[in-house]
Amino acid sequence: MFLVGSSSHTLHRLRILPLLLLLQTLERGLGRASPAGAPLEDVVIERYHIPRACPREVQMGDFVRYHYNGTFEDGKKFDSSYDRSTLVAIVVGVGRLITGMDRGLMGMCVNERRRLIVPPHLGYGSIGVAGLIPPDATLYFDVVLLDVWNKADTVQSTILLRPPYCPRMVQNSDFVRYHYNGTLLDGTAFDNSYSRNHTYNTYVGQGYIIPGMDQGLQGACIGERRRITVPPHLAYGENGTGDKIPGSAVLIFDVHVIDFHNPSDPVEIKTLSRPPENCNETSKIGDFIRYHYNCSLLDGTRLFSSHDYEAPQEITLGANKVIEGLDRGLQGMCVGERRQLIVPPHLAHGENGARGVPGSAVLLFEVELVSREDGLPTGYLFVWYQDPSTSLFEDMDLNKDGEVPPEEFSSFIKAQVNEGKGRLMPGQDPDKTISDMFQNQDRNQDGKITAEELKLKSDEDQERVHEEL
Ligand SMILES: [Ca+2]
Ligand SMILES: [Ca+2]
Repeated sequence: MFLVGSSSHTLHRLRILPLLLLLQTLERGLGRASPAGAPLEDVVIERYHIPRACPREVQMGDFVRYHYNGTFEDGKKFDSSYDRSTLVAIVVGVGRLITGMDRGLMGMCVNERRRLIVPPHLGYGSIGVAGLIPPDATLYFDVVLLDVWNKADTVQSTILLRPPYCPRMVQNSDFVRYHYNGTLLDGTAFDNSYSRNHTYNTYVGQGYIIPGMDQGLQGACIGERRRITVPPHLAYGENGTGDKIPGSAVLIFDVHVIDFHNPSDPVEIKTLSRPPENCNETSKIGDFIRYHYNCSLLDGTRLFSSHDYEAPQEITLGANKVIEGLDRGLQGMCVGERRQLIVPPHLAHGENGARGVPGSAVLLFEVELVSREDGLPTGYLFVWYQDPSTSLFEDMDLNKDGEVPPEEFSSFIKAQVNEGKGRLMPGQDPDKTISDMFQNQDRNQDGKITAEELKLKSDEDQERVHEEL
């Protein structure tokens, strides 16, 4: 008849065992399996299912949620929470339940199943309940516990996996991207981010999320997995929310932190290696540079790489050609230097992300500066190192016919470059640049430049300044 769970807790076991012996004796002697002839002094607890994990047992003053079936000795049902499809949600051990139930729930684990035999004096006594429970009735309850917490509970954070490298932990006002799996204490799933295939993104400690999560995410590392157990007064309270989170429910969030940053974060720059010789000049705004890069998310997801292409990436620094964080991180580098850059989203692709980049994602770059050239001032295609010749047109007009066609112009400019007298805008095919220069000078677009048409840009700019004045 009665079974005592193998891992039954000693207090109950000690109390139950003598009773069991007594009952077995009665059974043999009287030939029936009923305690009716022997008035019970205390509630009999039969723990017929004890879950393997029991991080917490019910104590006096705890708030519990449970289902039960109530029957008489003959098996006739007198009450059931299942019939009402509502769990009992109540504080236990403080006299709000019949004493037999108050005592019988003590020490219970979530998902444990118990049978309680409650003698009349711990139930409804010699009066009973009119129309429901006769006088002096022994009551049998089959109970399953689904939730337990206490109003003194705080948020519990248990680290399940912490990455070995954790240079920084989540603190107030950080913006965190994480995945989570949400369950009730009894294991019922209520929500998760994985099914949406999208991280949950939020500021922490600012009241955007339930207080329990605001607290529970503090101190987490990037890549960390932690279990955050939130009592209802720090979650959705007595009313719950939606159809998945009942009132007064403890919530468990198994969280995987993908990345986090703070809106005040700059680009984080770490030099990985530098060429052994000193470099006199480092990259600066306006420079034309070539660089290699690998770009990934902080969880290691690879996004882009210049090594997928034949040549390194080329940009003019400060020209808005790449995300701001990368532009900043590429400044001040020696040729040959390698750096790691951690770029927060406000200096990358922002809240919306970009193709292949999730919104609000922190990016990790490894960059190597391959080459660096001084750039030209904005709008210039060619600059002289010194003052140009005073007889510029005559020098260009190689056959002295008073006209400079594209061929003469191109030969002349290339000769200046070769002789080290000037240089063309870097990062563009020289022939294209020279062709653009020719178009600029051939004011009437007749395919040749005359002495009247030829003007230096610096002179032009001067004239324009005068006009404005
Ligand atoms: Ca000519
Ligand atoms: Ca012309």
